[in-house]
Amino acid sequence: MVRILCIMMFAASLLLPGIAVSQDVSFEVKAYKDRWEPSSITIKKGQKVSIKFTSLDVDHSVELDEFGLKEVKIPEKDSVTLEFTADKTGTFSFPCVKYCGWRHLVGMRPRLEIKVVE
Ligand SMILES: [Cu+2]
Repeated sequence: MVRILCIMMFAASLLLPGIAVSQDVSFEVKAYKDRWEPSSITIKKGQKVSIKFTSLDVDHSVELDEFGLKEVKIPEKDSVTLEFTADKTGTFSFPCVKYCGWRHLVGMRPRLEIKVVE
């Protein structure tokens, strides 16, 4: 049944190219003291986005202020999932906002870049 619905939606998107079928997308980002993996994701404007951050070492924290999400802690060796709708295009860079190591002191904080395209 789900497969039939998907095929119908796909067919509708071909017949009605002006109507975009917005799909939800989800990502998993692993947070380490020296990097976040992946460090860059690309999404389409209008998509509902879910990002599961998992810390593999110490506490981290992320703030997606461009998308209305204030500081959210990523607890040590635990996960947190953030959800938002990509309502604007552009390239946004979100560094770790909780001190997690010396890289904070020298402008090399781990970060996630989010590219939102049309
Ligand atoms: Cu940090």
